[in-house]
Amino acid sequence: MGQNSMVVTTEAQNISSLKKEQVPHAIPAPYGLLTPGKVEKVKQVEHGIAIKTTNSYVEILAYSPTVIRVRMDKKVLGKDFSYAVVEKPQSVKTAWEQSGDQIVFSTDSVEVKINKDPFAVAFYSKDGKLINEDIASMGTSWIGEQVTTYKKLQPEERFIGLGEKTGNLDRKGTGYVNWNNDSYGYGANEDPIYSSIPFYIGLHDQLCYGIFMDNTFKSDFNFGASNNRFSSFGADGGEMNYYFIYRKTVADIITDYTALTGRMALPPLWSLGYQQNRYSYYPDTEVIRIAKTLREKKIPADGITLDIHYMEKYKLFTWDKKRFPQPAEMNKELEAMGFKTTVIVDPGIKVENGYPAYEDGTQKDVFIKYPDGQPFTAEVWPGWCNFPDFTSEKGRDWWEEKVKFLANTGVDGIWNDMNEIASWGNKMPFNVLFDYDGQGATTIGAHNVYALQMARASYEGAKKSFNERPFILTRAGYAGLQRYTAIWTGDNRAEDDHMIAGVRLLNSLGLSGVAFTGMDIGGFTGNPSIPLYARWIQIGAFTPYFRGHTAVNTKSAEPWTFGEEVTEIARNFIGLRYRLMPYIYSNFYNATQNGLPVMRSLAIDYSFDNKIYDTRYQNEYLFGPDMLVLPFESKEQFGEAYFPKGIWYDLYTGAVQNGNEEKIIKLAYNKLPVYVKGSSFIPMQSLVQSTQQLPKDTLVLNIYKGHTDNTYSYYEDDGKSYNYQSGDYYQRDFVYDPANNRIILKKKTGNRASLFKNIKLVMHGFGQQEHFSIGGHEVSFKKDFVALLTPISKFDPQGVANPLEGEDVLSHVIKNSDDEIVISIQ
Ligand code: NBV
Repeated sequence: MGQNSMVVTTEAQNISSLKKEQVPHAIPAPYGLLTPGKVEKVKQVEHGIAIKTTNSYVEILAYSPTVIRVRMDKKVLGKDFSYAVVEKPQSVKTAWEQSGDQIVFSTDSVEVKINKDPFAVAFYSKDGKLINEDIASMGTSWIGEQVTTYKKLQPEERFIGLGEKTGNLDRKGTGYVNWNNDSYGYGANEDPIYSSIPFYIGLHDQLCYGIFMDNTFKSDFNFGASNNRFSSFGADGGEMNYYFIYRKTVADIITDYTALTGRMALPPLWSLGYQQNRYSYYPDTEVIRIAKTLREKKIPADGITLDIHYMEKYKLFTWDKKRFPQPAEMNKELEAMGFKTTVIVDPGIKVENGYPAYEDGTQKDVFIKYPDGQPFTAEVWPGWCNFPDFTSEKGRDWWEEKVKFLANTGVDGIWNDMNEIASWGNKMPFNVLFDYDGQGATTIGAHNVYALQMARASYEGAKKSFNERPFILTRAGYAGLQRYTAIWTGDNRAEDDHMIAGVRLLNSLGLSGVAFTGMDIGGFTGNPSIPLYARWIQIGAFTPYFRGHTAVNTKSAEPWTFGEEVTEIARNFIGLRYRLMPYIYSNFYNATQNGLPVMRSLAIDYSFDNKIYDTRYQNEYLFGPDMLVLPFESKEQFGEAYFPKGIWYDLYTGAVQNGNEEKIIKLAYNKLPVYVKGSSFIPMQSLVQSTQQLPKDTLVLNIYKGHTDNTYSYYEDDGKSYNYQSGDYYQRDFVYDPANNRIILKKKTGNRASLFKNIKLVMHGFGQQEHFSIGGHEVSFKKDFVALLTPISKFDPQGVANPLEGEDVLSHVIKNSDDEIVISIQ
């Protein structure tokens, strides 16, 4: 208990808003609705207090000064177990006191005021501001096994996040269900789709908070849909178990949430390059043809992904002997061309005597079963299948062993598909039993975590048997999935609104702790129009996981199949992504440290700017901390843009754009609008065709003039091994210090030497009137011209000529010393 202190006062403190509600204690029996009733007992427990009310058992626990956990059940609270939460409560200073009508439990940051009769919870800041409160008459209540907590809607309250959910950035007025679902060709507003992350952020009155309900049953979130009183969250079973996070900024809430549920492991560098996919490339000669064509056409790429046809009749852990007679050799050949191979795996193991995975799995008893002991059998690609119990250690160990098969044939990445579980009929029976790591659960409790546990087994298996850091991708998941895997948004459609809805899905995932996300570029179902593909590949270059994919019955959708102009556009933008790789890799590294996403909704940095929630502007996002991307449908010739506060520079021309401004901008088919924030650093490198190719030895450090303080954490390592964990990395902070007219490249940390012997300082927004000195010596920067895109050979559809566009800058090359480098501006 150490630091906990107990203070008992008799002085009544008042919870005015709770008192206003007239509350009936007992709801008449026929309704079958149970409310907690009133507080009967309270006692101190480790990290918090335990309360017994008329009808419930409660615990309020401090995990940190800013994270408070609320657990409630109709029965005595059970064993504490979570697939999502990896953090243990810290030892923090807490205090509690009670008066006649309330209990106050507090940390250094939050005050939890608990109304005694009826039991209801409200959260306040230490300076007395109401952050979030139960509707006292509803509180947390049960209808049968279903449990729901009702929170009073605050004036102008907004809600963001909730993971992979369609709809607007501000979710006010809508409701959602969490039940992982195979959603082939889903509608741009469909719900639920593949994954469940029951975590959202609420904002009102310059205050923000996060609520993570850690409950794996089917859950329901209502943000003021069909009612004007409350937001609510609840589940079909299990405890009410939520974490309340109070921080001053949305970014800090995400950092707290990812401390609780874990952060992404550093992915291999190659997985940040372009990945070429289709359902499916086969035989091996076709795979090699695709790889060669990418190289011949000078479209940079790092990965080829093999879909279900690589397997022998879709049977897991096999290669089709005719189509891929020598998979290890093929993978070596790809490797020699600078490509890594990712293969798909589905959870279904074909029921077939003589098939080793089936026989071995049956013998080791790893498949999920009905209560009568018969394995659950459902039909998927290979026919009737059994499914490993990934919620058991035995099941995961078995899978981890099987993954060696992929390692042995030179595979570098594992793509987990169909893990909702999807099967023909799309109706998993509720009475299937899962181990749930010794707790035991039926489908209704285990369904939403099955995919998370499959990704975990793939990740752990790959970590053990692959030589280098593995890349793992999943379709479905649950809170915490970022610890094991990247996620993509499944079977989207080749339609404009889907492309934009996809941007919002990725932004929402980012708000919900998942940094490594992607969508099928070009759309999975259907055939994109030429302008749609052109726009999508440009947007894709500014998303974390960048892969082109298309369904089995569609036209070819490689970048060169849309004509010469689009090939040039794709080459331009994929090339730009490769030149930005030092920036992108640093952003990924930073995400592993602070949990902030690589693709950021403007709600992270401009949370209380109402404009960013305007449906005209809600799709805008930052790629990394400093690049503002404006995604518009391909049909539009003009776009309505909003520039949040600060100063912005057109990425291609350097034209200055003031913040706090709405503007109609002219769109061009060959150029995605992207702007760079003032005071920022954008490290770039020379063009390479694959991340396996070494860039030239000069880092191009773009510095944008600004008026705000900024620190950017730059990072390098070998991009593939775990040696960075024992110090083999190169990290240095770049500091923009406008008050002292200085830019400082701080001393490096880590034992590694930089890949770059020189740094080319490229100054944007600075003029001839400015003089620079480095380390106290005046240096003359020379006039330079930067062109990020090469002009495409034809004219754009509007008939507007497309000359070489670029920016006049000042540049100067310095030696990359490991010591601090100070650039003063006079
Ligand atoms: O394995 C085939 C597809 C795959 O290409 C797609 O990306 C997944 O989302 N998979 C679904 C199976 C069903 C497709 C209809």
